[in-house]
Amino acid sequence: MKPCYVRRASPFGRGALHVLELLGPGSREVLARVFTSKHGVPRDRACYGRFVAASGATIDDGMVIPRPDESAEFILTVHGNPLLVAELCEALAAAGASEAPPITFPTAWAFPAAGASRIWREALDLLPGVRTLAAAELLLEQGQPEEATGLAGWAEAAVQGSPPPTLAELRAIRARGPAARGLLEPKRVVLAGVPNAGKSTLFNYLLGGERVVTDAAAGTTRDVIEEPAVIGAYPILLSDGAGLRGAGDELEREGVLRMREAIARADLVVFLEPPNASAESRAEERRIRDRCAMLKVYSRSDERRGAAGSAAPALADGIAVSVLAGKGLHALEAGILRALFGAEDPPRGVPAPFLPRHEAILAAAEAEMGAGAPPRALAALTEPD
Ligand SMILES: Nc1nc2c(ncn2[C@@H]2O[C@H](COP(=O)(O)OP(=O)(O)OP(=O)(O)O)[C@@H](O)[C@H]2O)c(=O)[nH]1
Ligand SMILES: [Mg+2]
Repeated sequence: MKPCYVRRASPFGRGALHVLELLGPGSREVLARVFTSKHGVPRDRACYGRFVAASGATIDDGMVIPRPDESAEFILTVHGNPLLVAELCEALAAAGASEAPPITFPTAWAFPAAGASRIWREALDLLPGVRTLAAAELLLEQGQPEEATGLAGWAEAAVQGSPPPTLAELRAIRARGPAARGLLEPKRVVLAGVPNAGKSTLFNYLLGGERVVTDAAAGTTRDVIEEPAVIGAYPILLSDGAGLRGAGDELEREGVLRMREAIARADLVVFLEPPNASAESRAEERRIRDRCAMLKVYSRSDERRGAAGSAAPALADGIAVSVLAGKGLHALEAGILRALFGAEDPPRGVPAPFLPRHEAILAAAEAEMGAGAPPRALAALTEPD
């Protein structure tokens, strides 16, 4: 039999997919024993199919890409579960492939060594936990000592006096703290309103799937349900719960109690007012507005009619939203981000403190400059690891 080699081409670590390469003139023959698809072993285009063990049992589904370039005969992409990858390698070995040494990846590739600076270390430590690309970009930009647009690089230059920082600059950098931290620590946003305001429908929309039951019957949702969501570039902890009202059975009253607790913990309450809002809805809104950061939404706006029965009334103090008609949803997401962080877009290309430690140092530097002294405190942002 002609030789065939299998080589692991994904770096170590967790990943949704794993890539294997088949090399050598025996590759097609080996693959024919392991891969089944409508088109057999593909010749000129990528093909989806199943990988099977010598026993005939399915190992996984995946793709086979023939001759992607000069380096291999076939590329196999399978799911990243290491047990599946090991099983597939066994099946390939049983079919006649020998294992080639895995590709090695440079670990310090394009990154300064951890240990170069404390901010860089802080950024690298936070990196595995991020939930959005913007959060990863923030950490890489802010932490890189060479990057003058990030906090670490800016502090290096500021401490050397090239150029010396101004008070206005310090204040502007500090003001970006909440947005930078918001990328790393999700804020709690609660959808509130009377029963049937459309909370659960909006909750499902913002999560991008049918997570909770919605119904025309008032009092459908009882428990508080909290789910991680992403709005714009920001991770958010989003909660839905019981409609706020005094009436209802014991179970519903318990639900309302839990909802009030969730509201008390929220960073922002999105209050939904349905068309023809009751006095109870207005009273609940006042109560929340007095105690919490609140954004008002006129929900189910497709059902609204003005006095003449035609145009919808002007809604200056809130955002008109209809999930079913797909109206006002972008404005709502932008409104939530502005209410939480003062801006829709995360800091990019400018220094921003992403930890309370950085904010405390900047506050101290600002106090020094306010008193007419040089901002010596900034040196703490240039500490080595
Ligand atoms: N026309 C229209 N109907 C909507 C819209 N959003 C929700 N609804 C309907 O309003 C009803 C109540 O919606 P839900 O999302 O269950 O309301 P809720 O606020 O979660 O209600 P409770 O769980 O009972 O407090 C359902 O029949 C939804 O289909 C909308 O934008 N337009
Ligand atoms: Mg509901």
